[in-house]
Amino acid sequence: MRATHRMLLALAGAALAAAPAPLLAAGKTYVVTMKAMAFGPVPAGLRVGDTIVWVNDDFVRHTATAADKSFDVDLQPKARGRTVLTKAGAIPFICRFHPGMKGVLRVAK
Ligand SMILES: [Cu+2]
Repeated sequence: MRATHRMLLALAGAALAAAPAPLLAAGKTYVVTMKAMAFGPVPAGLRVGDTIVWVNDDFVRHTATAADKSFDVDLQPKARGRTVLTKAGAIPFICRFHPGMKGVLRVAK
């Protein structure tokens, strides 16, 4: 093995060891339902690595679109989609078709 390869492997190992636990642990999964032209309650206690399952329980198409473009889930009626939370902070989101539909994901590290 060449020295450069050994160094890369060492760096990769260090990066894995330094990764914060939430990235390695399996996150929790939460459901947010779209119904009657509104997003249902946004779960509290979200953390990086958690998953949001968006469920469109309405009769029209909706999206869950982050203001910062970090996710954009486009759902036909009765469809569902998922977003894995990859960064901490407050992430406002809307439905692109119905801007009155909105919420904020508050994600801790
Ligand atoms: Cu909508």
